[in-house]
Amino acid sequence: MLGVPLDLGQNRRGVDMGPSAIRYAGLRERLEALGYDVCDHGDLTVPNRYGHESEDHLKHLHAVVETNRTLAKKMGDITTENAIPLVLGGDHSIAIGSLAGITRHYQNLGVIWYDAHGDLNTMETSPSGNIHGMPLAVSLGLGHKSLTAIAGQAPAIKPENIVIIGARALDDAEKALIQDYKIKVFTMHEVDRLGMSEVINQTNAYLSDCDGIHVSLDLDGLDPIDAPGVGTPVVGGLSYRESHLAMEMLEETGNVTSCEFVEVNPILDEKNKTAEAAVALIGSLFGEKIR
Ligand code: EXY
Ligand code: MN
Ligand code: MN
Repeated sequence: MLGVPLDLGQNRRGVDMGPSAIRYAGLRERLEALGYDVCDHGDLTVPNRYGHESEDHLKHLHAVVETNRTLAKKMGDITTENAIPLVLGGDHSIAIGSLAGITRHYQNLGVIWYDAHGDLNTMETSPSGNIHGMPLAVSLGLGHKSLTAIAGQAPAIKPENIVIIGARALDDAEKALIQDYKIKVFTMHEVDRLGMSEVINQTNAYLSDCDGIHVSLDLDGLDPIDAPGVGTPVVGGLSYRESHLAMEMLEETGNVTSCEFVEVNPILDEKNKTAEAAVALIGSLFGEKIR
């Protein structure tokens, strides 16, 4: 596991404390109880909030780039055949670096983006200038050169290898991009209609050609009732139980090769509820069973 206490991809303070809150909620013990040999790489050093210029409607661009470059290198180094990298955020802009690093080891990595949002904006389309609303676009090679270049020459991931689950707050430009790139999305509408079990069955079938699967779980994918400690909550989200089922079913395939859990903000949380939800979901994704 590796913590990335970055909060510069968005405006609200506190998400830099996410890795601590998740560790405090008992992550290591939970994984060790499942029989894993846990290696905690600690927290990446990230620049502090002050003195960072924004550029081209991209807030704290240089600091976000610097952090993600370091993260990509670290992820490239710790991604090995026998380890399952688990990244603890921090805001979702850290997916830029984690995917850039992990994909150095894969030809055809699948990505499950569990999120209320599409995170498919670029500096031209972003309503906020917050880079945490852009990491999926960046990983497709879209956006400011200094962000897309972190993955190297080619984009980190292919549009046909992405499944978004839980979307309910998409900007117009994100909807257009989803259509243009034919990205598979299970919005809340499809989750409601099909049920999570069928959504995950279809997700597994859709990504069956991939040589690995990365789960990028934004806690705001969950309903704010179950995960109140996030900076951009959206009502009408995935329940705690649906999310457990999703993690359990993904674990059963044995295909998940890396993951990240992001956007836990302890300052906005209720008694560490969101961090505890994150740890419980990580438990399921790593094989914890009720029985
Ligand atoms: N779409 C909005 C924006 O780009 O500003 C909100 C993005 C929130 C992103 C959170 C992390 O998932
Ligand atoms: Mn997100
Ligand atoms: Mn989100």
